[in-house]
Amino acid sequence: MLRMLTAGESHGPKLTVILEGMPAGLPISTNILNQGLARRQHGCGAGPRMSIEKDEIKIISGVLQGKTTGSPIALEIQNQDFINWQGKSLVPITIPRPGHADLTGAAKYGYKDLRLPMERSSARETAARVAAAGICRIFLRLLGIQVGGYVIQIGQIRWDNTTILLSNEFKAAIEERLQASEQSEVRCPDKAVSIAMQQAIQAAQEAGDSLGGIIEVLACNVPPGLGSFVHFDRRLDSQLAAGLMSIPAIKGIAIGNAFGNAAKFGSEINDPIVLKDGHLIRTSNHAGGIEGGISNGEPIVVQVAMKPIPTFPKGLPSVDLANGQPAQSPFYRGDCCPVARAVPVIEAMMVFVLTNALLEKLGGDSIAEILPRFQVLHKMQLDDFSMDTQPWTFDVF
Ligand code: EPS
Repeated sequence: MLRMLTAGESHGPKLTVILEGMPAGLPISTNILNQGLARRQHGCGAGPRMSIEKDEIKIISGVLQGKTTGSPIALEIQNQDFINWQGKSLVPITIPRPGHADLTGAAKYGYKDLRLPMERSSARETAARVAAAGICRIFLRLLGIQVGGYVIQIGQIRWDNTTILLSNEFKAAIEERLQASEQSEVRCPDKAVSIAMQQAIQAAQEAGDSLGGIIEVLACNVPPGLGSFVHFDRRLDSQLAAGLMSIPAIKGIAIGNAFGNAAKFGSEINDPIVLKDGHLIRTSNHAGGIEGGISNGEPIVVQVAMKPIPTFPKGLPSVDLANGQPAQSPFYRGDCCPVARAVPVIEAMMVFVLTNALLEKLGGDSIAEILPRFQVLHKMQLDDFSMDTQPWTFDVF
C-alpha cells in the first residue's frame, strides 16, 4: 500500500525521499516534520558531523494547500557538509573497516575506491526515512496512535525495566517513560542509569572505541487486527522485523519479551485473557501486542539491538586491498555511540510499517473515507464477537 524510496549520498548535495500511497487530505506541517528531524540529530555519543548539519525539509510535491493530495510526496534535505566536499581532491580509500560495508560493497559492486560503498551505506540516509515517516506519524496521531522509544542498554549498562507490564493497564507508566527519555542525553528514562550510560560512552571515547546498545520501541492504541497469519510477508511481526533490521547497525530484534520468553514455560509467558467491563483485556504483555502475526490491541513492544559501529580511532587488523599488506583499519570522524540518535530512526520504521498495515486494513483514497472506517474497527469488546454454536465438517470438494 505504502512505499518509501530514498536516494542520496552521505556527502553529496542532498537526500531525497518519495513516499507513495499516503491518502489525500492529511494536513502537513513542515514545522512538525523538522522537529522530528531535529530529534535524530541530538544525543550523547554523536559525532562532529551533527554540528555541521541542521536538517530541514523542503516539500517538493504531493502537498498542496497544506494537505496531502494522494500523489507521491517528494521531500528533500540539504547536506550542509556538501560544500566542504565539493571540488575536493579525494585520495582513494583501500583499507576496509571490519564490520562496515567497505569490503562487502567493493566485492559486490567492483568498486576501486572504498569511499563509494561508504557514501550510500552511511546512516546519513536515515534522515530521509525520518522525514517521510514524519508524514506517517501525522496520520497515526490523527487516529490516536502513539509511537515512542527509549534506550534500555548502552554497552554493559542496562536499565532493568518492566517490559512485561506494559499492557494497556499501564498506559500512564508508558507515557511517563516516553517523556522522561526525552529529558535524557542518552534517551534512557532513568536518571541514574542515564548518567552511568553517559560515563560508559565517555570511557569508550577515551579508549578510542565505540559502543552499541538496546532500544525499546512502543506503539500504543494500535487497533486489533493489523497484519495477518495467512502468509509470511503479511505478518505484522515479520514486517516490523524487516523494517527495523533495515536500519544500519541494527542486528537483533525481539517482539515483546521474546528471548526471555524462550527460557520459560508456556503457562508463564502467554498473556491470560480476562473480561473486564465488557472488554477482553490482558494483565501482562509478554507477547508485545502481536499474536498470530496480528495486533491484539495491547501496546506493541519491540526491542532492537544495535551493534557498536565499526568506525573508531583504535581500529582493527585489516588488509590494504591495493597491495595485500596487513594494515590497521582507518578512522574517520563518526559517532562513538549512535544508540540515542537511533531512537527516532527506529520509531520511524515502526511508524512506516504501522501506517502501511492500517492503510491495508482501512483502504481509502482520502482521510475523509478512512476516519469513519477506523471508528468502527474491532475493539476487543465481547459484543464484537458473534460465535457459532453448531458443529460443522470439512467438505470434500
Ligand atoms: C556515518 C558517519 C558519520 C555520521 C553519519 C553516519 O558521518 P561523517 O562520515 O560525515 O562524519 O555522522 O551520520 C550522519 C551523517 C547522520 O546524519 O546521521 C556512517 O558511516 O554511517
